[in-house]
Amino acid sequence: MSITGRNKNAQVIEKLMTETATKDKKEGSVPAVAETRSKRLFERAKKVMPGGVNSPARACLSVDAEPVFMARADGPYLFDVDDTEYIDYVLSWGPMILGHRHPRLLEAIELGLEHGTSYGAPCRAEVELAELITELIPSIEMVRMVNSGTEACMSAIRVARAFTKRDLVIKFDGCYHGHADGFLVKAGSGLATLGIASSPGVPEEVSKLTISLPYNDLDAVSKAFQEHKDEIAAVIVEPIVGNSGLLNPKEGFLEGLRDLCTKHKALLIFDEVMTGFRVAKGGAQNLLNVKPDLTCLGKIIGGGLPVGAYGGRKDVMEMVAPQGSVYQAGTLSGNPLAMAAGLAQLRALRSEKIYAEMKDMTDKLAQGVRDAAKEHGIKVNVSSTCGMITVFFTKGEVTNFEEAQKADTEMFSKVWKELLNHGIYWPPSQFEAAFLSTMHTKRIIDQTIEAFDKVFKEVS
Ligand code: HOZ
Repeated sequence: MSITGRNKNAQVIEKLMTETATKDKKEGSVPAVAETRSKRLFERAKKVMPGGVNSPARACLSVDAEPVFMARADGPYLFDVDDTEYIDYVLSWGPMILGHRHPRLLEAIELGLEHGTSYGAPCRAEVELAELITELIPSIEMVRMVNSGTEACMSAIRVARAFTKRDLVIKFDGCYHGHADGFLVKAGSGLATLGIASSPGVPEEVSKLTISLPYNDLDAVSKAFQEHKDEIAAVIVEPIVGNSGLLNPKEGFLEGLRDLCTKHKALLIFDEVMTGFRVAKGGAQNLLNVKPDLTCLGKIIGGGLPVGAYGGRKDVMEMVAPQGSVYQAGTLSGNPLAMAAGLAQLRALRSEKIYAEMKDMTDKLAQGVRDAAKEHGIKVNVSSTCGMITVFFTKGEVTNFEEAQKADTEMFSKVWKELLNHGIYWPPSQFEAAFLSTMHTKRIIDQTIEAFDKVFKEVS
């Protein structure tokens, strides 16, 4: 981005910060230390937004804290409205893999803005992004852009049901595939965080079409296929789970799902909203060498702008309207601005060799946290993969949601609050994964391990 562009940005941010400060002043005196701008914003937010937030996971309820309102971000850092700096391990829940305000993204967005933000008509960038996705994830032969991971997953299920002419869907306890009705059965992420087993408002008739089974339990899947012969349309799974905290698949689990789906003529759907382009260039399917029939992608392919996509086998995707009759649509789908940002991010990921380094940094952080915990007698099980990590406060094995739920969430809550005081913005739930970016350099990781060490000493 040009220097003038950057200055312009800084001016806009400055203006926004001043407006917030002016508003604070109008409401009374300048906030005292305990009554921060963030706290004031939260008070205002609660009056006009349910729970004061636009998505439950960020509300910090399970860590017995109030949400922190952010004002800006840069590289590995977030800055709140009180101008406190944090090392960011939420990274917009994954997509900011190149860190915040990466120059290639800023440049693409700035250029995109000059061409307009939405046409409701086809554009070049969506074709180029689709070509790039199909190149980098070979199981995706055709793709449909949508606006979120939720949309991607619910649309993938619709097309799977149409293709197989069956209604039942198998998912796994603690996996989260967005908030469409059928997925809100024993789901992870915000539901696990708030202890909501299933959501009111979802008709029982709809829930009955979802079979939720323990992750990593192939026998349970096999039994379900026997019990519901010729009724199962699809198995949808986060190949590496991020929404129960990070869970890695046991050897043979994903291969077993592939075999069972092929044998019973059901579709295998990988929800790679978190893992796509993160754990490896071609996602978890590339890392673990298992080919799904359909894949769901999320915000990472929009560089953090609201984008999702679903795609896969050509014979399945050809059923989507207008080529086929499975209806799914969206005015903002494939909008030029989000496509430009996504293209810039995926092009950077294609050309830069980031994954080996990111895996090293994740391993270093995981080991550092384990060592610090051992030093201060804190029980942890640290689970990780390239660019994703969870510190479970348990000594036990964590291979599924039931085991994850045995973690000491009170200890998590104490540690989370202290980490925040030490400048670390960690996901505010035991049941969410933390994310790294290319900006999380050795220095940042060392700083984080040091913070964990201090915090463990304080809470032990
Ligand atoms: N469902 C997201 C994480 N799994 C969190 C969404 C948010 O609160 O921003």
